[in-house]
Amino acid sequence: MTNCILIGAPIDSGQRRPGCLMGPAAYRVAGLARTLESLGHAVEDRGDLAHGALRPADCANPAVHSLAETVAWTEALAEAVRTALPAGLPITLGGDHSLALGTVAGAAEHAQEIGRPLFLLWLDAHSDFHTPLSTDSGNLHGTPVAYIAGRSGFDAFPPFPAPVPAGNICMFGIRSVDPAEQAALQECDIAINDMRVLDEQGIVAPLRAFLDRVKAANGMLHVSLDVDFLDPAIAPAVGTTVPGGTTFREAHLVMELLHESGLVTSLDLVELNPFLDDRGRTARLMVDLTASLMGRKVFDRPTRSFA
Ligand code: 6HN
Ligand code: MN
Ligand code: MN
Ligand code: MN
Repeated sequence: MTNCILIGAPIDSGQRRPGCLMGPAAYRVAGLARTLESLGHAVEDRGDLAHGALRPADCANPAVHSLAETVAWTEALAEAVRTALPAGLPITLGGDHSLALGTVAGAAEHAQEIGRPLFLLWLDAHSDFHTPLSTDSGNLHGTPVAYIAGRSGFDAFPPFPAPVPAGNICMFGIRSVDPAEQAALQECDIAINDMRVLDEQGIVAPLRAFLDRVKAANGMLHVSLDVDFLDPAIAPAVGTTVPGGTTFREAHLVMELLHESGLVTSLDLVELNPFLDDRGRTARLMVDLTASLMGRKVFDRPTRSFA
């Protein structure tokens, strides 16, 4: 039994298309809390977070927008996750992916306090490895991994508490990387399991290899799940669809392996735009994936019988 702590993050300052604000409400309507309770977990819904007062913030890149608001969200979310972690498993309901600037900062601070290394599993079509200086779109939802890895260019933000070593970061589902991100990723050891890797090797072997490393290091594991990790045919409710995403079974398999590992310590559900959904199917799929991550099975076979 896990104490699941729901944190609503109605943030949409990290991109330009309205609608992500409704994400937390859509997860509640889709039955996230009762689904987790039906699996035997305790659920504490802390409601929707608000950010504090905005301070002036500027950036040399004129494309960047909503910087002050995104900084204020980052501070509020870091505090919310840092204070939730000692009490259970924070599940942050987005909101666009800029929320991970804050959630992972909060997890990193907690990990540092208790002396454990933090690992990051990034499930996304995009690498989100821009800095505020390198982004062309100016959309800060394309930057969290760079902040988490300790890249420079984030002067307007609080210093990242304990940057996550590149070797502790692993991405799956990648199929859209901008040239500036490509160049920066070339210089570091982040494991990029792009769709080509999944086509050739399947999702299980590279994921087990990563989870084995987390386990060996007694690491904490933050999972950030972007709706566009999934193929748009099964998950249309996102502003940044990219064809060729993961299938229904691949996505559930990731979640089932994560459950079996017992390693996940915090989770983000991001980029859901309910205004773009087809009768709630994407919201329901995200709830079902969370259920798989928290132990839902169709058949209770002995653990690792496939290994
Ligand atoms: N996401 N690389 C593009 C940009 O605008 O920087 C897309 C970012 C997508 C962000 O996946 O959360
Ligand atoms: Mn993303
Ligand atoms: Mn994405
Ligand atoms: Mn870009």
